[in-house]
Amino acid sequence: MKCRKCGGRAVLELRRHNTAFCGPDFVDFFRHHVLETVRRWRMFTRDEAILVAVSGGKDSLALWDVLHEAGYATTGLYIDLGIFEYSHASKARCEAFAGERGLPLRVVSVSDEVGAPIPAVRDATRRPTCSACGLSKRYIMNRAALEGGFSVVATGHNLDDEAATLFGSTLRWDESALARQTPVLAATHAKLARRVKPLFRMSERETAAYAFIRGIDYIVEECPFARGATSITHKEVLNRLEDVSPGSKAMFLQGFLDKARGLFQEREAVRLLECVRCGQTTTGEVCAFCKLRDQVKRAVRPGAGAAATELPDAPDPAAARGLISDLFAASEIHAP
Ligand code: Q46
Ligand code: ZN
Repeated sequence: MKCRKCGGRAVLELRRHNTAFCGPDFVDFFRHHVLETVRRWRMFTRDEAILVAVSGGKDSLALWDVLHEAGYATTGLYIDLGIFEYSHASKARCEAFAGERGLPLRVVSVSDEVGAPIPAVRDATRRPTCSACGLSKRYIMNRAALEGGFSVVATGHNLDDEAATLFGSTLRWDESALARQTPVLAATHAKLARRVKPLFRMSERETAAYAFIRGIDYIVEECPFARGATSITHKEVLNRLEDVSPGSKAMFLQGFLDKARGLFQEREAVRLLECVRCGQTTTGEVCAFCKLRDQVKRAVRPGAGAAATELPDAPDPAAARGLISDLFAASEIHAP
């Protein structure tokens, strides 16, 4: 297999683009697509300072790498969820990445903000773990952006994430979720930062290959709470479709963005108010985050924390091996 650009030995075949690249040309291809997405969707300008939300995983670190290498002014934001060893290891990856490049990294702890780490929040509220976690992350991201003077927050959501979210929302015909599904969530209130997803056209396999070729040390293990999540089943279904018909995921997502999103958006105009407690945006009097914090405060005794809670089932070792080792095993990617 030859690189389409230089004719050298290709390390990665991209079936949906009907092409193959050597390592350096794949890196160029990847960067070009991400920066083209930023430009076409007007995600941010060269003058803006960008807060990049990083989890220590391949997507967010690959995104930070692309933006930094392209000369954007970036600062990382790591939200410490307090999820056992997973959080220790993922934080260490973000600190190492930032340290090696001399980039600023802000760390905010959910324990400090909500009153307990995520596993204890789950026990205190009996709310699905990922729902409490997602709410906390969105709130902390927005507040960190406002307090730090950033008008935009970039996240590492890739094509597989976005297609799976769209698939789930469509199965439920969740109109508000469909209205919010966009690579650029505009700041519709003075207390909101713009949220953008520059990797939304790059597949998970492509971001894994980019991170690998660039030598980025990222955490391969998934969050232990991701196991059994419906979104993973949705991803598997879409992967089967993609196998049979390369390009299906991109067609599904892009078709929605081009033809259907506007229809849902028109019907979803909500009036945003400011939370009487914290000043962040809400549609009611008190925002969902302040309510969550109250619930946690009532339930968590001082001194109780993650140690008092149980780990979810240990991740399936085969699943935890991660995508890059699967790519290796399938001889799909070779060291450049
Ligand atoms: S939401 Fe759920 Fe993630 Fe939070 S608890 Fe883990 S899997 S980290 S993207
Ligand atoms: Zn509030």
